[in-house]
Amino acid sequence: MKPTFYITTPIYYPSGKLHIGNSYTTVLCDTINRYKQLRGFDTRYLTGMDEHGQKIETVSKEQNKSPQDHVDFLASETKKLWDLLDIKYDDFIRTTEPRHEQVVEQIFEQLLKQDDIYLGHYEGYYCMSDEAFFTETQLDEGNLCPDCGRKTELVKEESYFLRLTKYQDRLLKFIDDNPDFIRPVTRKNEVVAFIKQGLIDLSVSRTSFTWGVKVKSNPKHVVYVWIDALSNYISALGYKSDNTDLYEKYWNGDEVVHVVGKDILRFHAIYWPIMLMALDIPLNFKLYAHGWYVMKDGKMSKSKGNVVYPDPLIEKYGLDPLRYYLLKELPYSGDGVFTPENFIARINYDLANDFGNLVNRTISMTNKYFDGELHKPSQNYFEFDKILQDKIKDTVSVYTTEMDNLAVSKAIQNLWTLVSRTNKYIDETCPWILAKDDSKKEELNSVLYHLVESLRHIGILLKPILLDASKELFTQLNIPTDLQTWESLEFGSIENLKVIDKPTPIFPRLDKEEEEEYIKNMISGKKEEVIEEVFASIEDFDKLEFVVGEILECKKHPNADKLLVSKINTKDKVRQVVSGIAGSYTPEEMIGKKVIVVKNLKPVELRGVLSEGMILAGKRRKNYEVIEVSSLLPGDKVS
Ligand code: ME8
Repeated sequence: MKPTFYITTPIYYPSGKLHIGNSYTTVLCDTINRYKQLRGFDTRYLTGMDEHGQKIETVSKEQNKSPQDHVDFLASETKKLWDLLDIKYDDFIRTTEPRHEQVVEQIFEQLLKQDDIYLGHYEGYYCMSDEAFFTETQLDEGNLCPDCGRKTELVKEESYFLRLTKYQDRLLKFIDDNPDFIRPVTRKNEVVAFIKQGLIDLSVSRTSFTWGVKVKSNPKHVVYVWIDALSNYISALGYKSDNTDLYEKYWNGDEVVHVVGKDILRFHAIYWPIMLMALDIPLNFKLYAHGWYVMKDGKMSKSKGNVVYPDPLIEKYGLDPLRYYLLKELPYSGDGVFTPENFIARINYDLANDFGNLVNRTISMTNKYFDGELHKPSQNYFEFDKILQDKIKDTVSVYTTEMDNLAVSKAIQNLWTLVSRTNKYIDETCPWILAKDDSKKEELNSVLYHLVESLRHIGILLKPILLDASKELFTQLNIPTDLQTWESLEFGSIENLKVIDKPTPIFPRLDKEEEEEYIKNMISGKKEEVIEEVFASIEDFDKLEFVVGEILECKKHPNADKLLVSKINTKDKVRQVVSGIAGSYTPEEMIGKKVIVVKNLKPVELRGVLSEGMILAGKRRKNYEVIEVSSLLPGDKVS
């Protein structure tokens, strides 16, 4: 049976558009999850939304919306972003779902019955933004929140309390006995120091608002949002439900990892383990708390106008460069600074130059010297061969250790030392000189074989990181699927191969000044970014005329690679339509299709060619799929 692996992100507050910082955890977990799949684990990846609490109640009131409508909209926006980032999660839990609420209700009642939760009075300060309680001594001057610097409110309410004090010593012992429980070690030290100061029982209910899970036995109280939120990690597995199979399999399985940002460490390293101890649930998870992406002028914030969002970066540069940047530039412990200069430098130096050129040179030389065909050499010819082979082996081993340790940035850094080493091997062996001597054919074949084998290893290790580029690399080298697996990571696995005739650059080099400028403008242009649902009225919709059209002719646009020019019969006439779908369809494939055309769009010239309408198509990442109909005829109305 395969070992199991369960990984979770924090569940996000539906507080607006997610930026690169809070998208980071989701990309990181996706990468680790894909790595575990590559290693043959039976994996489960959970993410979701934290939809209760005072802040959400207040914000939705301000927007004249019900809290449920508000969170429904933001949950769908968040899912769209994860699709754009190609996040392969297995479950998306929302704390407003009945499957979750009933678990929170039961957990609370059980703890109450056991006397791990008791009724008392709370007097202290509450930060609505962080949904966290503080004592007066913990606050910054002016009663400001010590975590986010916002104003706190004095709260005096009847409240239930969780007995943290009862479990304090047991938790300290657990942390001591399990040195890997909290990573990195600096975060563990912070937690231990905090506990040693002495815990106080935690207020776990509120009475001053209603948007939350009601305490079943005393419904004027709603459960504190963090008790509610933390329970998602087991409610999503069916804990205390009719079907606990997933819970048994993954929670009680081989590995459970919670990945969180440094600001929510305390909740996961103290409250959550104590909840689990009180519930008598095995404490078998590991916690990794990462640092933050910040800007040169400090934290990303809407008021400063320095927030970087993932969507426009993906739109302009593609997904792989963003994933690469995010995963590599945040150190294992500590924060990382996002700068446009560094973003473009990583694409140009690491991806286009070091990696992309290596692929290009390898394929071009293989074609030039051997018509694209190579075979496994029978021996080593140069001292550099063994050095490169050892480096490949060593890279796989370091990569494995770092990835197992969740240190993805270190794994990538190390992988790039193999990219550089392989480039250096070309300079050491000088294939262009070997090519001049007919008696050195075997040596030359061996050199190119070494390059391909190194790239094949790099491609396999890149699979969880660069999703498109790793596929593209295997396509260009023509590597069969059984040699793209973790099990095939052994030098010399290829017997014979034929690479494609002409390499296409996987990462084109960018114009430094132009692109840095573009990103800077993009960031500063987003000052007032708020997302609100935009509604179209039926009158708006009625303005557009949709009809069925049959494509009679189609050709490439003379001045633009991405455009196709179609002649379409829409019954009233044959109209010419220019569409940006050349990346997904050849002109021949379009001919004969019956598609849906927006007939009354104002005619425009696109790169010098008249376009009288638009073809409807769906888009998934870079791929378009035109919407086709079968039994309808040209001119039929679509509404
Ligand atoms: O805290 N860089 O949700 P949240 C890196 N609902 N990570 C960042 C970041 C940055 N600039 N800014 C935010 C919550 N994050 C709770 C979690 S879990 C049971 C409940 C990270 O939407 C932050 O550290 O405020 C946190 O891990 C995550 O985004 C979600 O933050």
